[in-house]
Amino acid sequence: MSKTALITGVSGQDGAYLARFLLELGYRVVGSQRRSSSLNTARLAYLGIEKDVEYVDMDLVEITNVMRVVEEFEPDEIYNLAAQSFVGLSFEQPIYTADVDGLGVTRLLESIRVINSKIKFYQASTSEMFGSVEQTPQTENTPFFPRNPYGIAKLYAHWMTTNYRETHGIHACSGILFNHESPLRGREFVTRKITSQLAMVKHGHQDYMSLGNIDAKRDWGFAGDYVTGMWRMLQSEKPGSYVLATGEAKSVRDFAQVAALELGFDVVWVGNGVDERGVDRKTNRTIITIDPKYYRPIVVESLVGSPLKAEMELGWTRKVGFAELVGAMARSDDKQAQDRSLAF
Ligand code: NAP
Ligand code: G4F
Repeated sequence: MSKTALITGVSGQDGAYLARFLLELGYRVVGSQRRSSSLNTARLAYLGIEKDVEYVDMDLVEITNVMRVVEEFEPDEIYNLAAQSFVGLSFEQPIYTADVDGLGVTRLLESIRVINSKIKFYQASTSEMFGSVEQTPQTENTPFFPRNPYGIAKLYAHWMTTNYRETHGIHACSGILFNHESPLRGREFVTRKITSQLAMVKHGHQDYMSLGNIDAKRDWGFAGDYVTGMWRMLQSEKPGSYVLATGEAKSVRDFAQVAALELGFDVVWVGNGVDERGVDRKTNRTIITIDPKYYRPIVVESLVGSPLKAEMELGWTRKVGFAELVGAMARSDDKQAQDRSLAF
């Protein structure tokens, strides 16, 4: 008999890729969404699986709602991907972020404990928990030092996941995932912001784009590779915490340079600090400026993870490299800017 998976946050980037992966494996996939005026299925439609997923309304802030859904659909596995996932916004909405990203996870874990403690649970933890890093590369044993309300809420959820595993014997795993991107990434995140806005510049829909801290470094992988690791965690005999990462750090500046090249610009950087600009060598046009409004109140300068444990214990490997990832995102946004078809 096929297994049932409940994916919270199915409308997001990872939700879409995970739903496709599980459907290919023969799962019945139930996707929960918080209710807004309309169903947000654009990413699932892009992957051609919109009609293959069963949808249910579920908001992580409402415990009775969470319990009824878990009771009704009897999932074998729950993948908790729902979150207020934007670090920048967490400074403005710290309490909401704590409610959804922190307490929301306890609501799910309590539902599992009360309804059926055999349900396997995946928690979408994050490299933001390392924050002001105490060791490089970061591993499952690196001390945590989060530097924003998002990372702090996620750290609470990580420890609750660990605690329910140890206290109640629930097969609960915490995936400590470093940044992962794709053409389905939200446009407010820096990678997609760069590829979508530089494509708009290329097609004459805007003159230039603005960024914040371009020297920040992140470990960027492909979301499609990372969802397979989530599944592997729940299939392993022993539950635990696993880092998924590429092991390579690149700066926002590097990402912009490679994306620009893919879109036909040859960027040279001139000036310093807020006056720095990315100029297209061929036309001498400024296509990237710095705008301090995109600076964060406190910075996480550099994150880079070691995926060794996941590689050794789960047999997980990532397939897509940095240049290939940036190229795919830039080409997808080039096409969307050309057609002005902005689906998501
Ligand atoms: P995303 O695209 O922002 O998707 C987040 C999802 O959560 C959306 O479907 C959103 O629904 C849903 N959501 C937000 N608030 C909710 C609430 N109160 N109740 C129910 N659903 C709610 O994020 P993603 O990039 O796919 O990431 C998936 C998960 O992994 C998140 O938990 C994120 O924090 C974590 N993570 C991501 C990365 C990364 O680099 N992508 C790295 C580490 C960890 P709407 O469609 O209604 O907004
Ligand atoms: O793309 P970002 O907004 O992602 P961030 O903050 O690293 O968070 C993402 O990855 C986490 C995993 O480490 C996830 F848990 C989280 O849910 C999310 O998916 O910013 C990346 C870097 C930051 O240092 C930021 O300061 O880019 C820098 N940046 C520079 N200019 C900018 C901009 N970020 C954004 N969003 N917009 C800018 O204009």
